[in-house]
Amino acid sequence: HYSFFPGRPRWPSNKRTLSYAFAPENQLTDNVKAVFGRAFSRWSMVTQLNFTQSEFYRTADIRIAFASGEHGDGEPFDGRLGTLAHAFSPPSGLFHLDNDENWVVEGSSSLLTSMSAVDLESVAVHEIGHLLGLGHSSVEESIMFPTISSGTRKVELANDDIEGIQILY
Ligand code: TQI
Ligand code: ZN
Ligand code: ZN
Repeated sequence: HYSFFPGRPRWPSNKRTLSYAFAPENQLTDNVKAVFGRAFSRWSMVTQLNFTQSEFYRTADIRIAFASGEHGDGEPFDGRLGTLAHAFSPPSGLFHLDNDENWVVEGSSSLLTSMSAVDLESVAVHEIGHLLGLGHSSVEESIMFPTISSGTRKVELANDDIEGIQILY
């Protein structure tokens, strides 16, 4: 079953459109940015929320950055595998991904596969759930279930994810 963070934080109801921006120093390719666009759209399809990309990282509601090791929020990344990414509950909007992961982007021409490959879109859909206020779920099929098998792609919201987010928004 879905869960919420303590105190059930959520984005304010008068704020239907949330902006997101990428840390300029990451210089992400359009392919990578498109992965996040697809991940946001999965949540906007089942809520009245909209997500729009902004060029202004400092003022965006949701700020997406790839970083390695200690990166300024007291929750350092740990190199390959282990912690892959983290996102904070509303209204923080901080979404960090471990730059040391072997990120795999569907639709890129890379044929790279390995034991340590992590599907970027699967992690993005999960972390956006946290950014919107969902905690972990006990339903194994759900996006918000706290573990995923290596090399697995899980990007479709389960009924449990949809019920949870529709209670919140
Ligand atoms: N990062 C954890 C996560 O996002 C961070 C975390 C641990 C956390 N406990 C939490 C976040 C409690 C909010 C509330 O769950 S992770 C997965 C999954 C991670 C794990 O790097 O371990 C995904 C990130 F579910 F596959 F295991 C994304 Cl999809
Ligand atoms: Zn961080
Ligand atoms: Zn999680």
